[in-house]
Amino acid sequence: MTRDMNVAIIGTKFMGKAHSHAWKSAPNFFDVPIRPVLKVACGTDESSLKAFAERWGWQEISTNWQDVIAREDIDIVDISVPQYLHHDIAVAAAKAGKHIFCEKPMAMNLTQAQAMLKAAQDAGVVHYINHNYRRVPAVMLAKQLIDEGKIGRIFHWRGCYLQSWITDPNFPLTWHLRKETAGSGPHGDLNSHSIDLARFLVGDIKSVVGMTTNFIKERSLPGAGAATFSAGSGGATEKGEVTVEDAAFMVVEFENGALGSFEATRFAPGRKNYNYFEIYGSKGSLIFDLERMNELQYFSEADPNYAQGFRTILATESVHSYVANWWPPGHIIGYEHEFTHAVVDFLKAVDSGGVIRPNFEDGVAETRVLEAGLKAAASGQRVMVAEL
Ligand code: SOE
Repeated sequence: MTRDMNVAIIGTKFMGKAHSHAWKSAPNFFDVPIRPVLKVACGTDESSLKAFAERWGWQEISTNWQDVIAREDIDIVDISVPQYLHHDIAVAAAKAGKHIFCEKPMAMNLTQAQAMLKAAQDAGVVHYINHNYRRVPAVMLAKQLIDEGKIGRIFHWRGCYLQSWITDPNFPLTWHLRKETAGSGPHGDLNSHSIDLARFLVGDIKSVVGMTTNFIKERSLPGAGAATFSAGSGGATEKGEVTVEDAAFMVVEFENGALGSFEATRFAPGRKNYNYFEIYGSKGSLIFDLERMNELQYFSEADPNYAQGFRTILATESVHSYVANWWPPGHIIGYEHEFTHAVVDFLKAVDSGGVIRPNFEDGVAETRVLEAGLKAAASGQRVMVAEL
């Protein structure tokens, strides 16, 4: 018997759009034990909020997240605002007994992340950090092959997440480029995704060395409503300081002895959303490229020596995770689909009183690695993750 639960979303920009699509599509394509009701959309600007609610079918709007969380009729809080707001909203939502679906990166620092985890655990609510890429069918296939021992002992992780949306010096000083609102730049924004995938596929990280840099140190202040992911108006003449890194690289040792590398930058022209990894093991290797997200490249030492090579598997068969609920083989899926997969698994966890991963425990572990990376970059020294 499917029961209804009321969802409140806080944040109505890019992630608000992706999450709204997921809340709406989940019951259309999957048998979910809970039917999410799009109850309240919470934002700052009433006119755009009304348009957002009408487009996506949110029943009500609010410009006060505290009021929304205080409502008895709200069961689930979806946090889709910038990370500087995650801690306060998540702790309040947990204390109000709401289940929490929170965007990444989890928090501005480890202290905040630990407080969020404690609040959620104390309240006994379901808590999830939206590292959506775990739920790409081709990534789930990589996990399956690793768990089946198909690539054996893992030697290396090579991950990079390359974008190019601020290469233009006219891109304005948006919230993403200020420490007080973003915490960090591509390190928290993009390495967080790569660290989660590495933890999911390879294991926990033991130590880190790192480097960060800036290529453009000041930018024009944004005009009213400056676009977030396209070159800015460039109209404003007043400039402000970029106070987060433009690129962050790490080299790490995993607890299981594997060595890995992470590259995160927003200065890689030609790379739009190039979340990419290679994993090399004693029996085989795997390569995933988000810009070709339905494919997984697999090399197996078990193949006869005259027929060895990376093969490209199209992970669109009904045997691949989640695919049977979408389309016939080869009809591929896109960026938005794994958000739906996360909502489906979140609703199942809420219904069963179970756990969805990655959750706030994973978020704390990931934040510890992120902070180790920044500490290593600042000190020029290798940092043991457990020391944080
Ligand atoms: C911008 O870098 C961004 O929107 C990230 O914040 C998202 O997490 C990623 O999925 C796409 O790029």
